[in-house]
Amino acid sequence: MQRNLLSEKFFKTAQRVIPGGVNSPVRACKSVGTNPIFVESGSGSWIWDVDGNSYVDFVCSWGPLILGHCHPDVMAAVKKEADKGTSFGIPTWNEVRLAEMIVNAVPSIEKVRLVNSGTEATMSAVRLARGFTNRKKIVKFNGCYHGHADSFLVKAGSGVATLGIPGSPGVPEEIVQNTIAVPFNDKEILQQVLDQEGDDIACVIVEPVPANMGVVLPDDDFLPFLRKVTEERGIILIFDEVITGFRLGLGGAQEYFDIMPDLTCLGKIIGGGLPVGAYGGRSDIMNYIAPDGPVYQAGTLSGNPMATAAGIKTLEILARPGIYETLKEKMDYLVEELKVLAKKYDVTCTIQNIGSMMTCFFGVEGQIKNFDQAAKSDTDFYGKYFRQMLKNGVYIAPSQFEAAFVSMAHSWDDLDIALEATESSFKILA
Ligand code: KE4
Repeated sequence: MQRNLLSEKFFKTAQRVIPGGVNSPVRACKSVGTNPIFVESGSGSWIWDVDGNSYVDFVCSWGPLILGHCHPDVMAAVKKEADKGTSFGIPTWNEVRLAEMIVNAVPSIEKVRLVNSGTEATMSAVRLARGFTNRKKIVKFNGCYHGHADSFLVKAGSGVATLGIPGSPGVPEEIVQNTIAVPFNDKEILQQVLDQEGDDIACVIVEPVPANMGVVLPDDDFLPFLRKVTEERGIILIFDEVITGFRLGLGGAQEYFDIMPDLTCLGKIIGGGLPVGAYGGRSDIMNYIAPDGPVYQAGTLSGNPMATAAGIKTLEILARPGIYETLKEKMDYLVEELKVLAKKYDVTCTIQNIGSMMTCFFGVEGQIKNFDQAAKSDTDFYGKYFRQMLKNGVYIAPSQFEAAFVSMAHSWDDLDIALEATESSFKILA
């Protein structure tokens, strides 16, 4: 493995002109104790850095690249669209086609609005829920991440409901005083909050399978409970499926668990690697959005023809038979073999997975059901593991509290490369 001389040089320059040298904090690799590589290119399941080092990529751009890097059909679709123009700010057929595909695939979505990111999707869905219900308060779950809109940036409580503590400077208390944060998978605390505040709560927003505290699975009765108690009180249930949408299947988590939210937020995969977000759901709610309704939301590049071309082609390919079964088979193999290695080298960890996404929580045993439990992970060990894997040509998430993904491009050999890299890492670290 060559040294990352050019990456280091680029990072120094980047830090002079970009805050932290990155355009999204997690990319700075601070929590794993190293400087970031700079990528030159990707193909299939592999990426190359600017120093010519190659890596099997299990981040997949944080989820969008379920088909792998530079899928030929996706690239061809984008290039064909580019030859016709990059943006018009005038309706194009592509955005209607992508909207139709989403409506046809996602059970609860009757109408959908395309935006440019997951943050825009969740921010708009919450505004819509507040406008539709004429209520102010929102409920979110500790450890769930819905993008960086002010309403979501609240301090995570520890095992209790917390109200309105800004999670970042610049977020005024007046904004977050209407945000209630409760523990995931805790029906009692949620019930208490709804009993006390239910009439003032516009929506509950949840990652049906949280992946931003690492992958955490809902208790069997948790999502049905969530649906029941919100329906009883006229509270809008928002599924943030920016990660799980088209990841767990064409119908996402709501199809997987057979729970119908009122609104759904999407992103990542529906753009095939280009910037697309979306929010959609019941027509009676979506008709409240401008220009038909009074709730305002807009975007210069929303429904961009090149981005929607990438999304359309991606969803077309995902609709082919057997895709999700193959993705799951590959992730299940990786997880089972990782468990064997952890046992062989006596590495304490819990691995949680669903479909083609997983997280290995180091330093903890037993099921991780919420953020408090996830936070007990050994992030120092994770950092060492990350650095060893990088040396061994495997790129995993530069944070313990993220998911690893396999794509259709990951071969069985790629998975064995990751397992061999893990074994050599455990030999050193355990
Ligand atoms: P974006 O604004 O980053 O497109 O989406 C925000 C978002 C919303 N909802 C969920 C469930 C999400 O996971 C995200 C963004 N995911 C993170 C990684 N887990 C993006 C990586 C980053 O912030 O750089």
